[in-house]
Amino acid sequence: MSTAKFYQIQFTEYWEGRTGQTFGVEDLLFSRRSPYQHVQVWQTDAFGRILTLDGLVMITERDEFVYHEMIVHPALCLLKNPKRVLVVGGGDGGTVREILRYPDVEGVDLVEIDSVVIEAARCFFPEVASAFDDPRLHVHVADGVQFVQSAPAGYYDVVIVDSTDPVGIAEGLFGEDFYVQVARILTAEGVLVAQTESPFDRLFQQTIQAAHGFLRRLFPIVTMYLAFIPSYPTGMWSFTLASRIYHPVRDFDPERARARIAPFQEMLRYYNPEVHVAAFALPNFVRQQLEG
Ligand code: AG3
Repeated sequence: MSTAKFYQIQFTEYWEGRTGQTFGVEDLLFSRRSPYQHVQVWQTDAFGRILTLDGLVMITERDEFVYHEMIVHPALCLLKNPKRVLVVGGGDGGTVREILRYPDVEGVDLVEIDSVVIEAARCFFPEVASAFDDPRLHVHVADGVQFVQSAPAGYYDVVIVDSTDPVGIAEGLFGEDFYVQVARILTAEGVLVAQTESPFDRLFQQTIQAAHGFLRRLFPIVTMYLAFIPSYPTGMWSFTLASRIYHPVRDFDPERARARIAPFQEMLRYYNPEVHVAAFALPNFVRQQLEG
C-alpha cells in the first residue's frame, strides 16, 4: 500500500444544488446534536480544523481571521470611542476576541443560544476562543431575539450580529422585528453590523434585499461591504453596516483608525484603514441587487 494520503473521507458544503466546496477530512474530532443543531469539528487537509453547524462552515483555522476582523474593525474604527458592545451569535468567540483587543471597550455582552458551540470552540479552537476569560466579557446562553427585546434603550454603541445562515434558529436574526429592537437599544451614534451571506449565492438574495429594505426605514445610513473568505460558499462574503449618524467611508478618519488599532496592529492579518475604505466599493451586480 502506498503511504500517500488519500482523502477518502470528505466533507462538502453544498451551496447550489450539487455544487459546493469539498474539504479533505483527516478526522472527525467532535460530533454532537445539541437541542438546536448538529455541531461538528473536522480536521481537514487544507483548512485545518473546521467548525460546522448543520453542515455549514462557521469557522476554519485557516481563514477565520478574515471574517472576525472584518465583522468587528470597520465599526469599531468608525466610532471614536465605543464602550459597550453586544454580539448576537458568535459563540465560537472569534468576534469578541477582536472586540476585546480595544483597551477602551468596557463591556461586551455575548448572547449565544447554543452552549455546545461555546464548548466545542473552547476545546478545539483555543485561538479563536481566547478571550472567554476576559473580565469585560459577559456570556449569556440565551435567545438573541429575546435578549434584544429586554435590553435597555440606547445602551450599546455597537451591535454585531454574527449568525449562521437565515434558516432554522437564525431566521429571526434576519427579520424586521429583531432589527426594530436593535435600533432601539443602540445609542444615537450607534452602529449595527451583521453578516449578510454571499452576494454571489442566489439562495439568500431575497432575504438580504428585504433586510436592506427595512433597515433603510430604521437607519438613514445602510451600507454593504465585502471580504474574501475562501472557506465560505463562493468565497465572496458580505456584511451590512447601518448607522444613524456616521457613514463608514465619508465619516471615516484613517489616521484615527490607525491610532486605535496601533496597540494590536501586528495581530491584524486582513484589516487596515485602506482595506476599510476599499471594502465598501461594490461591484455593479451587487449594487444592482441592493437597488432591488
Ligand atoms: N458565521 C457564519 C457565517 C455564515 C456561513 N455560512 C455558510 N457557511 N453557509 C460564522 C460565525 C463565526 N463567528
